[in-house]
Amino acid sequence: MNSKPQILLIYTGGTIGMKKDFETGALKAFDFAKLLHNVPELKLLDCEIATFSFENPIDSSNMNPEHWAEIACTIENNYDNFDGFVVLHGSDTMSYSASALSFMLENLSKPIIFTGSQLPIGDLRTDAKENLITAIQIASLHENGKPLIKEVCLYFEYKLYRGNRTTKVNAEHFRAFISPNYPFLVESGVHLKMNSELFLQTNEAELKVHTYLDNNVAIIKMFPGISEAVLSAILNIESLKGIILETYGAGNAPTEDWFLELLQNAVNRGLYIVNVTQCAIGSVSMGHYETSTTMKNLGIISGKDITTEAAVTKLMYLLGQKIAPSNFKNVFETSLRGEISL
Ligand code: ASN
Repeated sequence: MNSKPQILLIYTGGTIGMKKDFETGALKAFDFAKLLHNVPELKLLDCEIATFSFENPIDSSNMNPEHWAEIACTIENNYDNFDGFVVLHGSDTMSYSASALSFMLENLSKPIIFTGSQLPIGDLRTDAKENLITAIQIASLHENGKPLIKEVCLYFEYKLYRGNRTTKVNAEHFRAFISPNYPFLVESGVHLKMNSELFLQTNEAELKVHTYLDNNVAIIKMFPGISEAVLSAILNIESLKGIILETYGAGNAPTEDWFLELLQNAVNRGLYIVNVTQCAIGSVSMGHYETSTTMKNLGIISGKDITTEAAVTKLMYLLGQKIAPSNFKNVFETSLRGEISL
């Protein structure tokens, strides 16, 4: 590592990158090239910062796997020249992107910190400055010349989380994210309080970047009254390869014949079905109740305590990896990047 950590800031868009025109009150696109001038505090940080911007920054509602590939390639192309990466991203789909990137970047040995804000960086009461400054500080942390954090994380409102464990829960509060089934990794207060024992331990193997994701997937949220016609129509979409089925509680679903027959037929046709709970906290435990035992017997995959964001991006990633059907369930139920508790 050079004397000062080298950090690459990757700007994809989102509220953080907007600036208020104080005369008209309108929000306008932020001139990213002038970032260092707009946030002079960045000059006080003990690191060197370089910047890269999407040609057309986007609201994160427009995020898609091609953008994820662009972020992954930008990291790959700059991997040897930087010690850490901070990705500025809209908060709405940040958990999906952080999850996707965690799967796409195999054998990470450097920090990738996603952050953004609820208010634009130019706003008087903005949360953007703290998020940006601390995210860069955390990306610069090193010990014995090596980065301390070697995984994809999300920093928001004083907390650093494992990215693929997060979910956006609040459209209004600065504390917009939670990590329901895994504790935060770092807390920012007077000092940075590190829970280092929770950091992902990675091997020393070379970085592998996977840019192909297969998006022939769907998320189906169960609700009392879901009809056979609707479920059947979705499960019979010709190009569909996998679904995330958001079930109740510990992974429970109806035991009615029509429902189980639809699932059975779909599994027989080679569709992968992942059982994820719609509860924010807790885990799928198939076989715990009678209402999940049949699903277990059908060969449905258990998402355990994975978030829906991590489940759907993991499904896209694994479908893109051409895993043998006989091994798919096993691989999905394994923790690849710390996204599932064992
Ligand atoms: N709509 C914005 C986005 O996700 C929300 C934000 O960044 N706070 O791009």
